[in-house]
Amino acid sequence: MASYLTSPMMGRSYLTVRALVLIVTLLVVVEYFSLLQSAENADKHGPVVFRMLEPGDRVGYSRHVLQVVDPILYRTDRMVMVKVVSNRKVTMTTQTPVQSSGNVSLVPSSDLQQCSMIPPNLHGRFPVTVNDIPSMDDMSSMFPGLELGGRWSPKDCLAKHKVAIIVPYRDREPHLRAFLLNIHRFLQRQQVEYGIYIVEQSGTQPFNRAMLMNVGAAEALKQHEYQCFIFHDVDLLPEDDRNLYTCPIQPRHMSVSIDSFLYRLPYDDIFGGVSAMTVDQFRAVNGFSNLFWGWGGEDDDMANRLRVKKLFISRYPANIARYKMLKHGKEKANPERFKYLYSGAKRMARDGYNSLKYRKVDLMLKKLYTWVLVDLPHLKP
Ligand code: NGS
Repeated sequence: MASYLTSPMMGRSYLTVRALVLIVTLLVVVEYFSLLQSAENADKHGPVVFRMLEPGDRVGYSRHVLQVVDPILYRTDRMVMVKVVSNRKVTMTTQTPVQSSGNVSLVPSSDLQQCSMIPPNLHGRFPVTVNDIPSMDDMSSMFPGLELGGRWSPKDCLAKHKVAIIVPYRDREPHLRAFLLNIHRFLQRQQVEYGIYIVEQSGTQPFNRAMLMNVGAAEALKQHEYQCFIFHDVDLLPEDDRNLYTCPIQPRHMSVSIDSFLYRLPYDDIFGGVSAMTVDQFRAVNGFSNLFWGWGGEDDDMANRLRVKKLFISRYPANIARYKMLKHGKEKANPERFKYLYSGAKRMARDGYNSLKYRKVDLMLKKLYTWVLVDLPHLKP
C-alpha cells in the first residue's frame, strides 16, 4: 500500500492535480479583480441615459443591452408628444415625434414643466441600508411627501412616467421594511410618479408569485392610470439610482447583476427578480400564467410569452443594474414547473390576465404602500 502511494506515477498525477487547482484558483481571482475594476471605472462617469441599440450599431454590447447616449440629445427645448386625456395633459414620450395622430398632439415642453430626462439629484452607486431599519410608524414620518397608498409624484415638475411597483409578498416583514425604506428614497430621487403595491397571499398554499403579480396589476389599474408596471421581489434592493425605474420601450429585465450571484446574469433569458413592462406589453402577452404554484419557472414562462409576441428583453448595463439580495431560506421548488413551461405557449391565450380569479380579503391604503390581501384559487389548466 505504502509503495503504491509513493510510486512515481502517483506522485506525478498528484502534482498535476495540484497545478490544475492552482491555475483555476488564479483564473478565478484574476477574473474577480477585473470585474471589480470594470465596475469601479464605469462608476466614475456621471448620470447616464440610454437608448436601444439600432440595427447595425457595433459597440461590443451583447444582444439585449442598452447603450449610453449623449444627454445633449435630450435637451428640454425639444418638442414632446403628449396624450390629452379629458383635458389633462399626460406625457407619453420625450422623443421628437414626426407626426401627430388621434388624441396625440405636439406641444412645446416648456408648457408642461416636465421633469428633466436626467434626474438632477441622482447619487449613482450608493450604500443600501439594511441595518437598523425603522418601524413602519417611524418610517412613515420620514416620507412626508407620500400620499396614502405609498403614492408619490415630484412636486416641482411633471413626471414623465407613471409606474406601479408590484411586490408579491408573504410573511417577510423585516424584508418589507428594508425594501420600503430603500425604494422610496431611491424612486423619489428619480422623479418618477409611482405607487407601491404589496400583494400578499393569504393561507398556507405554495406561493404563487405570478398570480400575485397579475392581481397587483389589476388592482393598481383599478386605482390609477399607470403606464407601466415594475414587478419587484421584496428581497432585492437596487444599489445604483442610475438604474431608472421608467417605462420601457421593450420589456426590461432590471435585476441584471445581484450580489449573491457575484453580479453576473445567471442566463440570457432570465426575467425574474425585478422586471418592467408597459401596460400594453403586459396585456399583449395576457399577463403571467396563473398555474405556477411554488418556486421557479413563472418568470421563464413570461420570457416565453414575450418571445411568442415578438417582444424582447432589454437590459441596462450590469454595472448599473445592480442589486443587493436580502438573506432568506430557499423555498420549495415547484415539481410541475417544467410541465407548464413546455406547454406554456399553447396556453397563453387562455391562461393569464384574462382568466385571473381571486378573492380580495382586504385592501388598505397604508401610508407607505397599498396593501392587498388575496385568496388565490387553483385554476384549471
Ligand atoms: C431558474 C428558475 C427561475 C428563477 C431562476 C433564478 O432555474 O424561475 O432560476 O432563481 N427556472 C426554473 O426553475 C424553470 S433565483 O436563484 O434567483 O432564485 O428565476
